[in-house]
Amino acid sequence: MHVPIPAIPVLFRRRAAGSRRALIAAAALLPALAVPLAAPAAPAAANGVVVGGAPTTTDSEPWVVALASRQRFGSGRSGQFCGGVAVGPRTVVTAAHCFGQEALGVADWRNLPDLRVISGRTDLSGTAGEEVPLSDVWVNPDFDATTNAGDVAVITLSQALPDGAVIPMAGPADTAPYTAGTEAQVYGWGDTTGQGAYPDSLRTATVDVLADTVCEKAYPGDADGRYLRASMVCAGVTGGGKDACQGDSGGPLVADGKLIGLVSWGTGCAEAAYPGVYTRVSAVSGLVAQHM
Ligand code: 4AZ
Repeated sequence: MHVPIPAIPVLFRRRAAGSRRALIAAAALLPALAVPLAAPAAPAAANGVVVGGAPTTTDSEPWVVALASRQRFGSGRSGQFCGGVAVGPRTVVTAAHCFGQEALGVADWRNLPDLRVISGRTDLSGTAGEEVPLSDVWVNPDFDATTNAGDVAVITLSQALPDGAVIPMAGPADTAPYTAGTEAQVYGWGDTTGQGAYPDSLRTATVDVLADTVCEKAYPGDADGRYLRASMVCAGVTGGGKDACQGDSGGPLVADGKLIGLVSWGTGCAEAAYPGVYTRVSAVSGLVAQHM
């Protein structure tokens, strides 16, 4: 048996240092730590994905995948700890921070031999779909773990995904989906309450892309972090209640049929004043293409 999870996920240490959270899949750490899934009373607005969402399936969104390691994160939910997105038959994009030592517990992903990309498994308590080993991972060397800028990694799979379903990435010319007010969908198996309630089944929530000026005001660079418009996009809804949360990291934000963001970070989940922050895919799609 492999060495179990550290007693205190680093995510929490980070959070204690400031309320800003790095988007890590600490979600996945929690179940393995036997945090009850029956969480304390949820905020009134929180009941979904992702918070404030609704069920969906990998049949309808086959490019949504899970990153998983049972050794590290426990077997109950297939070991899920982050999301990912298939952008090529053998290429999955996710967040760089999903490959950090804080998340994996090892400096190199190769030292977590049961690391898999799970495709086609809406319900993580089941065995549907495929668990595909990784053959290579490119973690953006310019990822800045302090600001979370450049939060992207590219996984090359050891075999093609079964159905080959992929979603196109937004490129530099795709400015329309980043316009404030654009509706976008976020997908994931992350915390549905902000209090450690991890669902078995995939969820989605619809959020609005927000203006860079709004994101910059929410995250001006204090303890809550700094929003950087060149490399990030933020999304939320008026009044809060819908958002990505722990465990959704690396998963997709989709608008106009394109991948526009990867779940990256934020303060809390679904709070009105703190939108979710995503890696701006149009800023990194060229880099991704070089590594696929
Ligand atoms: C996390 O810790 C996380 N509300 C992901 C997304 C957001 C916050 C935290 C955005 O994985």
